[in-house]
Amino acid sequence: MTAGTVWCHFVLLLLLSIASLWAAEISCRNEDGETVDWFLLYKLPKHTEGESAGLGLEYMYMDSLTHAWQLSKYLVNMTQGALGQTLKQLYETYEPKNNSIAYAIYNDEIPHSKSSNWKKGHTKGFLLLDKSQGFWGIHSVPLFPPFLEDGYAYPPSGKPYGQAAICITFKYDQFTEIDQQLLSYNPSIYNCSIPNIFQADLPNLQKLCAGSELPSVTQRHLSKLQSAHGETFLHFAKSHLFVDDIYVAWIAQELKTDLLVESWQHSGHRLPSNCSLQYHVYNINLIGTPLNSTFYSINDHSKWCVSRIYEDQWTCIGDLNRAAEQAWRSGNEHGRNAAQQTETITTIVFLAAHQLAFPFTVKRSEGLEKQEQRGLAGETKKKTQKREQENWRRKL
Ligand SMILES: *[C@@H]1O[C@H](CO)[C@@H](O)[C@H](O)[C@H]1NC(C)=O
Ligand SMILES: *[C@@H]1O[C@H](CO)[C@@H](O)[C@H](O)[C@H]1NC(C)=O
Ligand SMILES: *[C@@H]1O[C@H](CO)[C@@H](O)[C@H](O)[C@H]1NC(C)=O
Ligand SMILES: *[C@@H]1O[C@H](CO)[C@@H](O)[C@H](O)[C@H]1NC(C)=O
Ligand SMILES: *[C@H]1O[C@@H](CO)[C@H](O)[C@@H](O)[C@@H]1NC(C)=O
Repeated sequence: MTAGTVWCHFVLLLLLSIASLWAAEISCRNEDGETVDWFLLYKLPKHTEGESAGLGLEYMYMDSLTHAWQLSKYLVNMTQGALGQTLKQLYETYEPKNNSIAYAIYNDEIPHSKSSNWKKGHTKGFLLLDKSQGFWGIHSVPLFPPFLEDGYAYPPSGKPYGQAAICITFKYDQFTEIDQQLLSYNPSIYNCSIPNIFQADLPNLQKLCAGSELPSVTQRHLSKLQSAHGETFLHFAKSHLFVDDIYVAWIAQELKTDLLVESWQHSGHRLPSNCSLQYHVYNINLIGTPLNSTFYSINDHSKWCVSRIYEDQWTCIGDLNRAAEQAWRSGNEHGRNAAQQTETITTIVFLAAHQLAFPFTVKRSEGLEKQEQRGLAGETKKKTQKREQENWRRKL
């Protein structure tokens, strides 16, 4: 072999190992299985207005590369879609067991389980990482994702209603911050592995995973997280000690913007739009998709918000509803009063929202105009109407 061919082989080997390293990188994945900084997924409800029922598995997809919503060519139960491609990395860790990988999946409604632990947070998500990087997903789907031994699937109960999910890729150092945030809302982790090499950086996750006693927490904590590609996200974590509507009492005032909020409003304790504080919060009533179909909030289980003024450019997505407390949580074994049982919640808010804004058009609850006009002193009715029409038409 000449020096030239040796060199050639060396370069080839180097390229091959770089390629395999690249492929092994734990990351959110797009619909082609490629690594992506973040993605959003909005599964459409089975019933949309004026159209025949779908399967309840179709979804809109957007990521840091496309920056635009597209109807996916896959169904959400298929492994080829972004959620399937991303979680594939998780299911692949089942066998063989890998002690350099940590993961946790949590949900207040656990697969195969009829009981819920009301002491845990009302929160749903998954994370997978090694000492280099990983991803964190937050979503609204009950009983999801399946246990590792069961492999990827989408629960039939998640079909009728709209659902949303976000996945963000983070470098390893951000997970110590995420570990702190998770402590605040005490997620119900049902499948996990936090090997000892992570103990120093993820102490809370390890305790949560082992089901051991946790240290006490603060009422709420706001954290600034940086995605792998350097986009900034704000994460609002509230513990059970913060007994208030997170959207009104915290997020809107913190972001200094009026918010339009979409959330599950079936509970008897649904909260009306609220203009009491400086920045107002309005419930969304009707949602228009980029496909020009519409659906009512009553058919949607997703939880997200956008700033009322488009230019403010805030979008949030999370796992909390605007409900004083969910009725079925009252009277639990501790006999605490209703106010103390307010849900534990997490919500992610995008800082760099210029690329992230939901291009879904939204219409607020009917009959709120009066309330809003009172809140908008000085603005004429005509102006309000005009702005309202623009709001409705504009692509959020
Ligand atoms: C997804 O759901 C559709 C409709 O119920 C079904 O026909 C299909 O077999 C499912 N695919 C997977 C991979 O489960
Ligand atoms: C275990 O995970 C590490 C880090 O992601 C990876 O480099 C390694 O190849 C994995 N080992 C096995 C046996 O899969
Ligand atoms: C609006 O929300 C704030 C904060 O939760 C609360 O103090 C106030 O009573 C609410 N106003 C109305 C009219 O419900
Ligand atoms: C939605 O409606 C707009 C305006 O009428 C039109 O330009 C656009 O092509 C429609 N989009 C789809 C996907 O039908
Ligand atoms: C889920 O995690 C895997 C690997 O971490 C374990 O092997 C399973 O036993 C576990 N499943 C349950 C039901 O705890």
